[in-house]
Amino acid sequence: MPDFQTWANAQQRRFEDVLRRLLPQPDMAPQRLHAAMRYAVLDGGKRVRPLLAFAAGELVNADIARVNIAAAAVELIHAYSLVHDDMPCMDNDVLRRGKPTCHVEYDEATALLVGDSLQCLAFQLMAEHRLNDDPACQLAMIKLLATASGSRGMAGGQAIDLASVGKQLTVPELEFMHIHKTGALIRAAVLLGAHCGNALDQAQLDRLDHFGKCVGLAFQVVDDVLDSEADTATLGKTAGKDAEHDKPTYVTLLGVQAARKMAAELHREALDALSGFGEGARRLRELADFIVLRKF
Ligand code: GRG
Repeated sequence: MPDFQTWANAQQRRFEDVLRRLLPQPDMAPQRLHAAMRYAVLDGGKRVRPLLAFAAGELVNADIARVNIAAAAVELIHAYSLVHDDMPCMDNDVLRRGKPTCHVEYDEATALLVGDSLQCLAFQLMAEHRLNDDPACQLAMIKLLATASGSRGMAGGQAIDLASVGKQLTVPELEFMHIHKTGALIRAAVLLGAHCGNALDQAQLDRLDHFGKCVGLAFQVVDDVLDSEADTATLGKTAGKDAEHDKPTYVTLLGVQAARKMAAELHREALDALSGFGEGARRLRELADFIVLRKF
C-alpha cells in the first residue's frame, strides 16, 4: 500500500482532472465568468476536504465515481467561501493559494458571481449524479451539505467571525464560531464520503462524525498557530492577518503553547473515535496526522 504522501499526491492529481471536467469549460458563454470560476478552483489548495471524503469512501468501499462528485461538491463550496471571504466587504485580501484573489484578478462583481455559481454548481452536481442507491440517503446527503454550508453552518460561523472583530471572546465562544465556520464543512466531507459506500450503522456514523468534528476544530487551531508563526510565502495567503484585524484566535486567547496542546488533544480524540474501524480507516488516521502536523 502506498505511503500517505504518495496516496495524497495521486488523489490530488486525479481530483484536479475531475474538477477540470466538472467545471464549465472556459469557451462556454459567459466565458469570463467561467474562466473566473476555474481560476478560483483549479491549480491550488491542499484539497484537505476532498481527501477526507476519499479516505472515508475507502473505509466503506465506495465507488470512486460517486465520491468524486461528493468531494467536488464540498470543494466547490469551500472555493466559493474563499472567494467571498477575500472580498473587500469581508476579509479584503489580495493573495490566495499563492496567486491574486479572484476579485483582484477579475473584479468584485465577477467574484461575487463566481461564489454564487460555484455554490449552485455544487448542489447541481449532487442532484444530477447518483451518489447512493437509496434516493432517500442521497436527499439526506444534499441536506447535509446545505446545512453545513448555510446559516447554521459555515456562513453562520462567518457571520459570528465578522461580528467578533475587536471583541474578547471566551474559548467556548471561539470554539462555537470555528465549529461552524471551518468545522462544519470538514465534518460534512467525512460523512458525505462515507455515505457513498456500504451503509454504516448509526453508532459508526456517530464515531465518524465525532472524528470530523475533532479534525475540523484541530484544523482551525493549527490554522491560528500557522497564521501567527508561518510566513506568507509558505502559506500562499497573507500571514499575520488575525492580529492585524484584531481577531480573537486560539493563539491570542491561549498562547501558542496551549493552542498546540489543544491541537494535540483534538488529534488524540480524533484517533480514538476511529479505534473500532481497523485498517480501513488508515487514510483517515493519516489525514488527522497531516492536519495537525502540517506546516502550511
Ligand atoms: C464567505 C460564507 C463565507 C464563508 C467563509 C472558510 C471561510 C468562511 C473563510 C476562510 C478564511 C479562513 C482563514 C478560514 C479559516 C481556515 C480555513 C478554512 C482556511 C482555508 O482552508 P484551507 O487551508 O485552504 O483548506 P486551501 O487553499 O488549502 O483549500
